[in-house]
Amino acid sequence: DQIGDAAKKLGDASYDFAKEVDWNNGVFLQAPGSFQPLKALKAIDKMIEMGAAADPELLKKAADAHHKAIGSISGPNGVTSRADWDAVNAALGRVVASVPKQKVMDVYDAVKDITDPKVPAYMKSLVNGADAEKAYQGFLEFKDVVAANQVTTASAAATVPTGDKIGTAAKALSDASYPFIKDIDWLSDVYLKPLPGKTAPEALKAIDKMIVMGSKMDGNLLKAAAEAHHKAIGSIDAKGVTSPEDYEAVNAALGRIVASVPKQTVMDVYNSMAKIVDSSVTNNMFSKVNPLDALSAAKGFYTFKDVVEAVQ
Ligand code: CLA
Ligand code: PID
Ligand code: PID
Ligand code: PID
Ligand code: PID
Ligand code: PID
Ligand code: PID
Repeated sequence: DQIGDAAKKLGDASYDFAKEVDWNNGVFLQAPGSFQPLKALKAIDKMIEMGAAADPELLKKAADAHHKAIGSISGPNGVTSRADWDAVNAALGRVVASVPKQKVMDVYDAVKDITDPKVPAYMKSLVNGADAEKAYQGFLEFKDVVAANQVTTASAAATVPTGDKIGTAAKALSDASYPFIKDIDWLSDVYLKPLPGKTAPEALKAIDKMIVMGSKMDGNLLKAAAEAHHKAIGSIDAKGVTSPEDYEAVNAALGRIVASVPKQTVMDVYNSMAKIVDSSVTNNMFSKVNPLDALSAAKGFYTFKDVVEAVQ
């Protein structure tokens, strides 16, 4: 297709730049400017809306392309192979073309709003500037091909199951865990801190397992889960906490996407996360909430998971 061909040209223009970026740099965990959690949530919300509007099959293919690219990483900077670099660009170009232009611009504008204008120049200073310029010229040509292949209306909204066992169980889980949710400091910057003692390649292994799980999920249910998060963001209070109803809808939606993949795929995520999150992190989280509320939530979760497993 045209986007695939254009991605090869983009690769010619941008792979030198890709090789020069230090993908393992811990700086990428930081906010791209001053820390503004509510504004950042708005930007994430725009990404969620774009994801919910995208063609689920093309999202899956993009996830597969990323998984494959992780497999061909080499060198200290963590760069993928030239062929996989092109394949990721092509897959993302197709995802972008599957949503109306305005959804893409809404993400751009919201991200711009939380990005200090000095950040791009700083990023450029870490690589060969001429290669960054060449990559950007390549992107500008690529985007015209994407725009020429872009839809003008979003794909249909998801169908949300009703009256299913997971929906019923989500009510009990949410009742048991909403007090815990209200105890959590959602606006803290602790969630952007590096994991003690862990390197980027180690963290990437766990992300890879999530990508694999995402790619196996039922596309309609994943879209529904994204829509539920978007709705939940719309009802947050000043402390970032969503309404009980929207929280319940998120739990139901996530239970359903978990049930749509094999158990082992879920356990692969859990086990890889357990390798990078040591008990000091979990204990720190626990220390900041009412322990009885956390234990009630945990009890609710362990009951919920049996319902999920039964329909998995
Ligand atoms: Mg989420 C999970 C935040 C968007 C899909 N997501 C999580 C949690 C964290 C979070 C609260 C990971 C850390 C953790 O396990 O804490 N998501 C979060 C934010 C946003 C977002 C702030 C921004 C909008 N997510 C989002 C979108 C999607 C997902 C758009 C795609 C549709 N997210 C997704 C999945 C999962 C998460 C599939 C998880 O599996 C993971 C999670 O919650 O695992 C348990 C602990 C969790 C909480 C504090 C909240 C849930 C409370 C549960 C139901 C009960 C508590 C149990 C116990 C006390 C603690 C966990 C025990 C542990 C051994 C499992
Ligand atoms: C400017 C001035 C003009 C010239 C110009 C110009 C530039 C415009 C630009 C630009 C626009 C632009 C857009 C970019 C957009 C990037 C979008 C990224 C989206 C990320 C997402 C992430 C996610 C997920 C995912 C799916 C999940 C949800 C999420 C489900 C269902 C200014 C040059 C024209 C770069 C969507 C993918 C996992 C949130 O106009 O004169 O330069 O760049 O998890 O959804 O699972
Ligand atoms: C524009 C203007 C509108 C019209 C429009 C428009 C277009 C927007 C577009 C577009 C946005 C867009 C985005 C693209 C992004 C591509 C990103 C590619 C990333 C590839 C990576 C590969 C890799 C890896 C990996 C992880 C490793 C690092 C690597 C570590 C820690 C402008 C059309 C709406 C194409 C990251 C995955 C292995 C490098 O908005 O008017 O057209 O395209 O090895 O991580 O090692
Ligand atoms: C300039 C002037 C214009 C021309 C121009 C220009 C240049 C702009 C530039 C540039 C922008 C730019 C951006 C870059 C962005 C790179 C982003 C990389 C992200 C990597 C991540 C990696 C990671 C992980 C991971 C998970 C870990 C955390 C991490 C945990 C818990 C100035 C040329 C347009 C290079 C996210 C995935 C392993 C961080 O605009 O005239 O030149 O470059 O380790 O999670 O540990
Ligand atoms: C233990 C001991 C026994 C008792 C027990 C026990 C506990 C087991 C547990 C547990 C397992 C467990 C699993 C959990 C899994 C969480 C999985 C999260 C996945 C997140 C993903 C994120 C993403 C996306 C997304 C889609 C995108 C890709 C991504 C596309 C196509 C130890 C109690 C049984 C919590 C997948 C969603 C946006 C990466 O066994 O004695 O306690 O918890 O962007 O994909 O867009
Ligand atoms: C288990 C054992 C195996 C069998 C198995 C199994 C089950 C795994 C499961 C499962 C995993 C799982 C995960 C679930 C997670 C739910 C998470 C809910 C999060 C809700 C949020 C709501 C909100 C917001 C929001 C953003 C705001 C904060 C909030 C800010 C900054 C165990 C079956 C495989 C259900 C985060 C979105 C508005 C609070 O593996 O043997 O069954 O379920 O307002 O952010 O303000
Ligand atoms: C313990 C002992 C057992 C019993 C037990 C127990 C407790 C475990 C616990 C607990 C685990 C736990 C986890 C918590 C996790 C919370 C995660 C919240 C994530 C929030 C995010 C918010 C955000 C943003 C956002 C984007 C911004 C950055 C942020 C930028 C660029 C010990 C009870 C099981 C509470 C990610 C989205 C706005 C950070 O196990 O016997 O008690 O709690 O602002 O992006 O700015």
